[in-house]
Amino acid sequence: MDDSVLPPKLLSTLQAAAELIRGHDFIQIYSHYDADGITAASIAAKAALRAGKQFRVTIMTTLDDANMAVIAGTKTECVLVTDLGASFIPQLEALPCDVIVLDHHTLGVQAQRICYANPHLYGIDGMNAGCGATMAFLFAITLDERNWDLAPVALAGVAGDRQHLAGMKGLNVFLLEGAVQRKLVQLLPGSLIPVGSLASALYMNTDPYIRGVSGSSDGTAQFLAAAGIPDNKEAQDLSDDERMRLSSLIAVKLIAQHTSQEKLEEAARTRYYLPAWHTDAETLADMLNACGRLGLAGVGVAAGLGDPRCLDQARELAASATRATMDGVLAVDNGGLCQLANIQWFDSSDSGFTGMVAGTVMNYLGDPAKPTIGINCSEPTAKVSSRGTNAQLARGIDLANALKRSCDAVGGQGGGHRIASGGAFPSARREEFLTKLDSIIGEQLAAAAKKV
Ligand SMILES: [Mn+2]
Repeated sequence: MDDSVLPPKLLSTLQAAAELIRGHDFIQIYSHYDADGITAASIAAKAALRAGKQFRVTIMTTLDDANMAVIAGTKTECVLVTDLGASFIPQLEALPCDVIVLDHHTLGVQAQRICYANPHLYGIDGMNAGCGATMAFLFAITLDERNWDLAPVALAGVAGDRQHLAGMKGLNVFLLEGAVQRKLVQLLPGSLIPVGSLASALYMNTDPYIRGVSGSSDGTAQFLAAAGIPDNKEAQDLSDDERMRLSSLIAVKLIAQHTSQEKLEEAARTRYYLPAWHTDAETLADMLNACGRLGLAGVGVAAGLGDPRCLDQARELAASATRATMDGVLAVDNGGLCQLANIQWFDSSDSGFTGMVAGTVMNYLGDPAKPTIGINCSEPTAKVSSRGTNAQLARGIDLANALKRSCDAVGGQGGGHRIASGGAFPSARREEFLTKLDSIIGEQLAAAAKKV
């Protein structure tokens, strides 16, 4: 596919969707609670507003039967669903009103009556080449060219769904190229050196997590002194020499922590600076994610619409989430990681942010051969998160399957992706769960080894 041209089938669906919107005065928008869903809702709301429409945004943690009943029970003439809906197309088709669905999750069925756009319908991978915000953005510019200025918000959605990690693909290329042409985004070349004031950026950064530096003000000061760099320096003011020295020192530290080549390259990925937002797409996504996680998705949607007070609040929520994650990672680094035969695990009952901590531990601290498991037992029902690596998948590990089976075995439920999954089970059965999971991973490795 030529990434600079949109598929004709997608364009005709978006044009039909724009016509539907023009025919109504009030639009009921439903979206998902993560950064991608929040940005998709903000883009759709802004487009509706500019078209002279009133709207209401309702954010959901998931679309299930209960929430589908909420949608069916809400009287309205026009429903717009973003970053959700793919698995509920038949139910959405049955609604007695005009319906538009802009999703990117794996395709359930094709729609007959309603307007349904999804990258998977045009042979484009919705996992990495177009997210909910991308779809909402393409709809917005179809409705009105002026909406191109919403491209930075869409890029934050792409970053929120981590679709930018290995470079932009598919529909995201169309979005990025148009945004670059209009000077709505600046590409910052990849570097291991964090953006902003060096002392504070190194201190409060878990990606990459540099042992002895991240989360330690003394460690950060010593590290910068060893590199011969004044600690009040901004990353963008480094000389070529200083830049080279600092990034080499960071790389040496990370390699000593067994960070893989793949992860080093990912950590030094291109960043997308959004001049109108005075920050980059990933940071904006972190802010909106923090709102969603804390049940303040409305603040996130308003921030995505550009409300300055909500942006401030989102920034503070993200900062406290980063601090909590850092505390959790430091606790694991200070002897909190327990080794079993085939997995490594930590207790996150005190810190929370289990998934975020597990990701950092897997990439920068743990044994690279074993999946990392975090368990929060602070409530009667424990929450578990697991993270693996591509190298582990290649050796036969499948965390979606392993978490589903091990949670099932102790009266809980789990699932997700092969490389990252989660679940819940009764806290009292933690030891039993760990034994079961360890043996399932062992079986997966043995079965794959036999095949070779
Ligand atoms: Mn999404």
